Amino acid sequence: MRRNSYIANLKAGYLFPEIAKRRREFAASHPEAKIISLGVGNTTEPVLPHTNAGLVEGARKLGTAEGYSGYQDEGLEQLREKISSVFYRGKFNIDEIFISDGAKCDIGRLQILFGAGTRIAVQDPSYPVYVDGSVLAGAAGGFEGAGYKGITYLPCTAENNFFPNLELIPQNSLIYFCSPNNPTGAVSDRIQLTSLVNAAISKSCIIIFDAAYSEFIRDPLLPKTIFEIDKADTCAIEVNSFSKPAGFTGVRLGWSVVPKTLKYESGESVNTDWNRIAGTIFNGASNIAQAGGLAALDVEGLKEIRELTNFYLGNAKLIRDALIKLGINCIGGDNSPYIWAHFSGRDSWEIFSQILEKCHVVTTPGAGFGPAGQGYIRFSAFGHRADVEEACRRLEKL
Ligand code: PL4
Repeated sequence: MRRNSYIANLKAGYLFPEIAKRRREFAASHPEAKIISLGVGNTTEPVLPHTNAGLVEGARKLGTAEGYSGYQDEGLEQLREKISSVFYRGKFNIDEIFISDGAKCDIGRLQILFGAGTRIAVQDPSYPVYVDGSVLAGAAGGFEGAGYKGITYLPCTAENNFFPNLELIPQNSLIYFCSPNNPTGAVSDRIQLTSLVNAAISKSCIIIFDAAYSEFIRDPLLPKTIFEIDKADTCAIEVNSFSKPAGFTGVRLGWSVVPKTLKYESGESVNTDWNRIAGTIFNGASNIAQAGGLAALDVEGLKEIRELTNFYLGNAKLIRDALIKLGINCIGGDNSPYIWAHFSGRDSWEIFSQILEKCHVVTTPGAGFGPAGQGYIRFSAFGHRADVEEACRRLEKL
């Protein structure tokens, strides 16, 4: 069999396994080191009691004749209704909300809507799945210079306040946009998102808006969903997740909103196609996970989401304060769980190694998120409090 040439186009291994590999190598050569990870954004705290009771009850029901359920392809109606009311003020019907096994999985699958050769525009830096997933789907060509052919990188730097120049977006592109942003921690305001939506409409683009960190937003003026913006339902799909707000990184539950008002340039419905794709290659999220998700969205569950996200935001504040005390410029961490620290003129992987060697702390090198991440390090606020405090103390060795 011939190898898929799109796979051959991928330049390097996926970022997070590469970091895990470097951590393993360091641990093997320094067995005495007590390594702390502020690298991958993986939740560390237990699922809180009310939400956990929802998971347990979901599992219990499977063992009863009256509570048993099998395939649940489209997702529990009740959960889709709840998502619409909690996150979108009831704006969407349940057939516009698709329950998934997580945002990353949907980001990968959504590419099938558009196929090979699609023009891609992406914030630079960004969550690597947007670019790597596009390469795998044949939307991009091989690596050339600092990026892939067919992908327009939209630099988000201190100079533009981490919001890209929208004029760079080519006509008819699929735009990946994430706010609160991974990795920069920047959150786009209403004016910025309005200009994004207007640019998408005027250039016949579709936005895949990743709102995986929306529950970390504390500033009431910042939009938590692209659908707070007028006409976004004619140009955007939103993906979101229970992973970070409910501690479901291992449970696996997310959703996508594909409005019925979203059309291709030919006038056909994107929602109809997504329904067809999901029905064909996806068999639904675990019914136990969905029972947990339902519990996470009732009154008690929403309090727990607040408590858990507050905890990680507390970690973020500790990390940011420690970096500022050391005179390191950084942003993020106030409405997001990531802190983006600038080490001007330095190479990201070299700083990554230095922090690992001197402090025994794992971080993520900014260059792993795209060319504009060079010179930056991402600190993740997902960790036990004592570990984060210890990591902050160790950073003084830098
Ligand atoms: C490591 C912007 C983390 N193995 O859990 P999901 O699939 O619902 O959501 C994944 C996701 C989606 N959108 C954004 C994200 O940042 C994430 C998770 N990112 C990180 O450290 O950047 C975990 C990465 C994991 C992975 O590859 O996703």
